[in-house]
Amino acid sequence: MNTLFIGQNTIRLKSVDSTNSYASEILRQNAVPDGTMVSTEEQTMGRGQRGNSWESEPNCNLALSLILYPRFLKTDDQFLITQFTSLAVADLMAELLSGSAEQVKIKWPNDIYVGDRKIAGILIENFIRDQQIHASVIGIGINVNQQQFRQAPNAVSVRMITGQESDLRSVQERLCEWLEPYYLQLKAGQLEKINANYLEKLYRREERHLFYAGENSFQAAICGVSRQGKLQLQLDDGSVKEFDLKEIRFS
Ligand code: BT5
Repeated sequence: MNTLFIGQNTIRLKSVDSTNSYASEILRQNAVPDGTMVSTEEQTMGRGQRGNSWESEPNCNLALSLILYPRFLKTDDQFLITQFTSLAVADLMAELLSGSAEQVKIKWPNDIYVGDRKIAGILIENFIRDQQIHASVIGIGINVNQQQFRQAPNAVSVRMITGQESDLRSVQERLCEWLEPYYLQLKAGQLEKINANYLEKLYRREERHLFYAGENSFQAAICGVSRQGKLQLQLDDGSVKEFDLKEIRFS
């Protein structure tokens, strides 16, 4: 694998409740090298955002967590971790789905979509100490060879699109090879470049669609994302409003 540090230390598990929980636990207990990856064949209690669950059939998909120490980042800039990870996963998907590469989009904040279906999800858990980012656990689930989803009707996998089975080990290595240059961009302070690239790949950007906020529904167009990662929507009266994940739903 062609990386300097991402995935060079990989812990491969047969079965675990959640690779993010496992990674957080080893971080608490030991000194873990930067770029350590925890992957598993079976994940019994995969987690999504805010108590959601993540479905993954054993030996079919990637379920892994990457441990990084982005201590150079201000806590205010945490959203850049979401951004660089989403870009790497989106590029990997475009590579695997070369025929439908232009349909691969990042659905704010960090789902990877092909057309209107979700092919990968990301769960980032940052450890803050003394108002600094101490460590980041980046959980990534990618639907590779699974052909049917029980709990997630909107899910799609690489195999469902291409009809071909992929070698999980190679996909995992390519993921590391996509992640590392984006992380190095972040480390080099190329924040604007990352942000611009993220906005360019954003699902439904600058298209008028229906959104739900609490009891209300309204038409709006995504016009940007704030530094804190809030979604910026332009309403029909021309005003721009910001929403966080809890406040807004896509139609
Ligand atoms: C996510 O949450 O999309 C983050 C998923 C992160 C999973 C990885 S796997 C390795 C690591 N260890 C963990 O425990 N987690 C991470 P969220 O945006 O909340 O989306 C979750 C929702 O997506 C669920 O409520 C379902 O509706 C749907 N879903 C569940 N499994 C799915 C799948 N395999 N493909 C597509 N959608 C799915």
